[in-house]
Amino acid sequence: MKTLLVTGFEPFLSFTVNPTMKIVEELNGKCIGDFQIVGKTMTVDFKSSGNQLISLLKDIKPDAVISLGLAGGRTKITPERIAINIKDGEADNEGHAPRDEVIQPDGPVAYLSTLPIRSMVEKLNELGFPASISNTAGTYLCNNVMYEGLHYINKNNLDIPSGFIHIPASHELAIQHGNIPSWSHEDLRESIVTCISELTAVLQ
Ligand code: PCA
Repeated sequence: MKTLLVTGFEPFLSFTVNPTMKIVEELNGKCIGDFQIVGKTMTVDFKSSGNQLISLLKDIKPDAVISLGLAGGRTKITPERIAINIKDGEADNEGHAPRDEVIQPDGPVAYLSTLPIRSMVEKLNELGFPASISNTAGTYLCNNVMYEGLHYINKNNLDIPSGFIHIPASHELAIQHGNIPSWSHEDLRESIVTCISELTAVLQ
């Protein structure tokens, strides 16, 4: 049995709940295909989130990593293609708002996702879930965590597929927020299970 690390994030900015947190709690300990899932929630904190992910990689030694984040306002499931070496954004949950900073001074400009993002999108669409590849993970925490994970894996020559999937708001969040499109929580979770199944298929 292989181990899949699935990470989510706590609430942040004007988003009072984060559906990714609930999904990782629900998937933690479950088996999908060949994978046993370890689900973990990370803090929205530029100074520590990269190290949080690296500690999880060291402790859990997963065979693959899928990180999840909320993209409030998006209408589809969007596996990210690329993480860039920039952090720039509104204040995180610790009040820190980096401006035009690099994530890793010695790191490359960008890393490409090593997840099967095309087949994930195709499978989601086939099952009736709107999805497309996103060509920007932004410059906030999600991009930061995707970049730090791929950088660590690359530097240590690890053979671990890793990447990031942004998801839309859940209905619960949309009601509290007031002005964003949303999906049912069940469909969000089912979409992520579908992405995990696609990953297990390519790792056979
Ligand atoms: N989404 C944010 C950070 C945490 C989250 O769930 C982002 O897209 O960067």
